[in-house]
Amino acid sequence: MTAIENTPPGPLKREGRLRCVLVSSRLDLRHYLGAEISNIADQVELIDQDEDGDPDARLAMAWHPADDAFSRYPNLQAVCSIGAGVDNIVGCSSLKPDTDVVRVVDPGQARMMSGFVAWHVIGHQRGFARYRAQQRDRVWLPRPQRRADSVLVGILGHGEIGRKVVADLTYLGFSVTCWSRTPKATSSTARSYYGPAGLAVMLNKTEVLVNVLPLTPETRGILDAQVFAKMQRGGYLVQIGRGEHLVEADLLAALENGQLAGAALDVFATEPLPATHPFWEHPKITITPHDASDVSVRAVATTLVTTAEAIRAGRRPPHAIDRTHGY
Ligand code: NDP
Ligand code: OXD
Repeated sequence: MTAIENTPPGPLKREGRLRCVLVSSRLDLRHYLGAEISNIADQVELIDQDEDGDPDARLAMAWHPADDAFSRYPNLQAVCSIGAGVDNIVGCSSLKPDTDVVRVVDPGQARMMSGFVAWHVIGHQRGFARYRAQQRDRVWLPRPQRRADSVLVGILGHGEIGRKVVADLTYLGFSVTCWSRTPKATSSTARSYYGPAGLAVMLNKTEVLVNVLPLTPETRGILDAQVFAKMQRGGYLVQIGRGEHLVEADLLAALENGQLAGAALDVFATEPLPATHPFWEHPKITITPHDASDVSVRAVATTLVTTAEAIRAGRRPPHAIDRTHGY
């Protein structure tokens, strides 16, 4: 029995509730929402996807929907993601072009992402891999120290998460540049580049490249041999966007020939990463299991509620993505 069924209906508050279909091929979304269900029960009635569908459903919450998942819900006005990324939803062929897709914006998640990036950037700057090896061999050998401002970190993506990464790395004293699709004002501390031409210029000086782009047709495969070749030799990759951004063979070659000194990978084209994948045992690769940061379930529940309110009021939901650009 779910919390929503346990809660006695408050007729006045509940009469305008929107039905929200839970659509996922990977997760039990009702279980995922857990205790938050009682906080949203006045606004939305959760229903499970089924064979019959529901022509009246106007709202859905989705994560990795099956390709035909939306065909049984022809009147959806909005589909909410349970993450910042929406690529697994916009890529679904049964999603109508005019359905709003809503992402989660969670400042707490951006902070966690930024901490994750700082961990790896500092790890590269201070040579933590060498100290780990020294400890294993019981070697006491202080190393020359590099100042943060001697490390140029380029951030791909200057959105909700990229902005926080830029601000925090700047605060830590790193030299920071960032790249986006559209022009941004260059601040006194972080130089901003945009578009393909801007990327080439930015990479020229980049030692650590952090990818926090959304996955779109334009960004798929962006982390390739050409990009690595433009970076400073002995550079480092922090990959927290989506696995499909990376051309895996090009990364392995860049690590092999020394163009890159190492890579921290959090996201992969196939997740979970297959046990036989060469990344697992690579001495220059650090792997985390798509764990850089999760959104809070509270932020997901709030997104559902604000989206339901917007649908009822005939407005576009806050944080609806631009379907033309796919993010
Ligand atoms: P936003 O949509 O807020 O920002 C996206 C940024 O990428 C914007 O600056 C945008 O440019 C830029 N961008 C998009 N397309 C291009 C392009 N073709 N060329 C150059 N720049 C481009 O996204 P978030 O910052 O919230 O999140 C980014 C991604 O991070 C998510 O989509 C997800 O894939 C990933 N992520 C991974 C997590 C993990 O645990 N590993 C957790 C959370 C998110 P502009 O500003 O001009 O629009
Ligand atoms: C997200 C993610 O998109 O967890 O939020 O990857």
